[in-house]
Amino acid sequence: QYQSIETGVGNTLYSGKVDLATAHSGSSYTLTDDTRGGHKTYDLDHKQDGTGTLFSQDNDTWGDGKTTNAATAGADAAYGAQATWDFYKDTFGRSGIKNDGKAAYSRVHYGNAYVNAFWDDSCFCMTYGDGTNDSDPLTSLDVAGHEMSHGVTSNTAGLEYSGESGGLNEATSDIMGTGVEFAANNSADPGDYLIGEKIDINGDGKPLRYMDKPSKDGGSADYWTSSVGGEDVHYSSGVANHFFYLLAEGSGAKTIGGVDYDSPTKDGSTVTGIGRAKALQIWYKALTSYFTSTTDYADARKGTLSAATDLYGADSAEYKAVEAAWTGVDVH
Ligand code: ASN
Ligand code: ZN
Ligand code: CA
Repeated sequence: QYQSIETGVGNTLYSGKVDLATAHSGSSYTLTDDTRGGHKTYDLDHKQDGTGTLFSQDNDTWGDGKTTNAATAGADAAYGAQATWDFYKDTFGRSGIKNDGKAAYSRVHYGNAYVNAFWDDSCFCMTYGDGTNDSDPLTSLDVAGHEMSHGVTSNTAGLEYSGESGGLNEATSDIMGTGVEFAANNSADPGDYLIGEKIDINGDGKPLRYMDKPSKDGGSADYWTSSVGGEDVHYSSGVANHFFYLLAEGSGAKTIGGVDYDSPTKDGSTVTGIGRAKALQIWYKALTSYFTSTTDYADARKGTLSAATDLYGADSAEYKAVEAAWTGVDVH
């Protein structure tokens, strides 16, 4: 039966009222996005295996902005997939996680009170838990962008998920997830250099991670040390998140979109930022052209400098800013 592409309404939990690309056939609408590689959003209904049930209903308004409606998390997940697809396409010309024009799929309501979300290469799919008490689903824009970016990393540099390469893998997801959030330009969830500020994962209203000064989370590394590769990848990522913030925005105090940041450097040096757009281009070029499965922090410095040379020239201000930002986090 012929399926038409529609524009539905998503009443999300975190991103307000949004347009969702949907499909219509006969008397039913589904969360199927044929404008972005055929992405589909499924309801696991608290199961932990299987694909789940494709969100399907007789009208094109999804969720009511409350967690009591199962389709609300579906709307957030579908919106996150759209925003992530659009970010990679518009920013880098990348068509999907594998750059082959094909979408992944997403599953929501995984398990019970499951406080995580994860990408899985084997199903080529994205999964979201509902958070503490099933009341804080992990479906915010930056989390969606973070998790799906693990798929991009797997299909490009292939950074191993341990040691320093694991920290670089995690940081790539935070950097690109933040890129997704800024690019979406959603007034209910505007871009920031915080990770997970919407999902209240610690129950104290604070973000999960901070890119300007990663140690604000109580565990992440602000600067490289010889032991950083022995830390959890979500902590060793701090060095690269901090590098990215310094490269994009520069050192010192700054208010961006109403959020106050204050980014230090190890040696007290001043870094002048080159802007987020250029910083993203340098990171993506390094990820896709220079990083490998075993890239460590010293290699990442070299790879991003090669990327800056390719994009802006070896004598450019951008190249010098990459040097200064790595020096600021003690990577030489
Ligand atoms: N949310 C986690 C992450 O992306 C899932 C995991 O442990 N890999 O880092
Ligand atoms: Zn991750
Ligand atoms: Ca954020």
